[in-house]
Amino acid sequence: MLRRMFGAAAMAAVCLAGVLGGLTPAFAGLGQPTDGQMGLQLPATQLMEQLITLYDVVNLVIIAIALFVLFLMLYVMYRFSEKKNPTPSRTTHNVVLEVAWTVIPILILAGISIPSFRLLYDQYSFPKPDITVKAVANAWYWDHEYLDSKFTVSSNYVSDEDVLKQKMGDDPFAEKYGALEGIERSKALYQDAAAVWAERSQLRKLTVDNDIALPVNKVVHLLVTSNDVIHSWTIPSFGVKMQAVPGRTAALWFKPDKVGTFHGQCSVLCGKLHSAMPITVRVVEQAVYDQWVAALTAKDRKKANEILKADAERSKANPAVAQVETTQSQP
Ligand SMILES: [Cu+2]
Repeated sequence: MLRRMFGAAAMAAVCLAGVLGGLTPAFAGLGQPTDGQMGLQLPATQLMEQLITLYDVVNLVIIAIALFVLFLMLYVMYRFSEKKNPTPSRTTHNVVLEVAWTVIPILILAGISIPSFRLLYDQYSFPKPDITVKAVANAWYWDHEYLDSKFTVSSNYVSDEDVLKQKMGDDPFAEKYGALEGIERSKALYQDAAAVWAERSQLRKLTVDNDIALPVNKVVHLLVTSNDVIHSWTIPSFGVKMQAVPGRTAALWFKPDKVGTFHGQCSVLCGKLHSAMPITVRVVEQAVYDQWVAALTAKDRKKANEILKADAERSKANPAVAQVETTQSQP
């Protein structure tokens, strides 16, 4: 009986492993969310790969336990119903069973804790940094101070209004939307901006005016702090998330191993424009990064943005990276 129950749970777990293993890559995006996404975003660092493995393993354990308990309950309802079992037994204790239902969960938790602590250890084992960046949160934008090169990149949210104004010009914009107010105005802007976002191949709500760049395959130390309230810096595909607390500096590290555009956003509710604090990291080849740094060191922000834009166009033409870029137009 017991063996049969374990058999059923194991079978279900194997089937689900197949389903999850097959579906995750199809639905998840690299560096960005996608429509109908299941699971986590695709990994661009070793840490995120470990994180996804742990997530899948723990999910399978949860599903197996849930199915096992469900099966037991259904079995008890059927086997010990009044009809099937008119004279109930008077047994109140069973030593073997009681020890088993104490020890088995302990073993399961201890088993899960091993990969979990290993990952935690890796997240806090900082390798020697190639680049150190300090992310400073402000209501409602991010400053990224490049400590080695001594410049700061401020990333501001780009709204529906911004893209429409850029497309139409300020006066025609005021003429068309000036009379609208509140939800009416937001609705009109949202509807009309959809085409502009698609045209720009940018993600609504996840686009900033100045992306930050990082070189591929280099260890980045990111210091995180805040100027006002608590915010949180995260890039899901890097597998990192850190609270930005005023008066404190926290640190995290990652080593991106894929080039591309990686989106994240402030991930702790910080106030009314919490949703207007996206983060965009462009992971580029070292040569492109050097040019970008040179432009910013010379205080030429326009040129720096052009370098990143040209690099994005180039990767569109390159099939190896095109996969990352072509999904950009999705909202
Ligand atoms: Cu915030």
